[in-house]
Amino acid sequence: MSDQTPVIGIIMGSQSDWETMKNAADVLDALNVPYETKIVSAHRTPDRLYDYAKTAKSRGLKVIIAGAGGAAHLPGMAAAMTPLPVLGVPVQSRTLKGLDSLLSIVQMPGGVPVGTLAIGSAGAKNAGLMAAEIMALMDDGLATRLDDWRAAQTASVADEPVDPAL
Ligand code: RP5
Repeated sequence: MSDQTPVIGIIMGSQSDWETMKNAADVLDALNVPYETKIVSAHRTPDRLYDYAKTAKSRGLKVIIAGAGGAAHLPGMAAAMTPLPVLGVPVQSRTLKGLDSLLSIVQMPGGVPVGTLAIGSAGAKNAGLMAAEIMALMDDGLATRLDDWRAAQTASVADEPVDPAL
């Protein structure tokens, strides 16, 4: 993690979400975008959520990435208490495989948006990329790093499939 002042807040409902949410952190590391990570549960630590969301903008954050599973109220509650854009990541739950998380996060009533990504690690990775894309609107250096990241991804795709090693 960078020692620059964080501009992205990655929050999650539980330690158990970190394996998923680390994918957002990894891509921000790769793009040299400073971020912070916190466990903030809508259900277990509601006062911590209130304090986090209410102070996020004044502390210099620009985008919040919020991941949670099950009855996943964290992204919506955070969005209700901050003017910053909130990207929601549905964490794959054990019982319903994350469909519960997805529906909890995506179906916000009109007036309080949460930009909802895919279930699980792909969603977390894309949340990191989308947060970087938002920041790149105001940062030409980051825009260039994103272009390079995309070009490297394209270059890494083989023309033809190969048999996996036996
Ligand atoms: C949610 O409950 C968390 O976001 C997590 O995805 C889920 C399960 O949490 P643990 O019981 O593993 O702490 O609040």
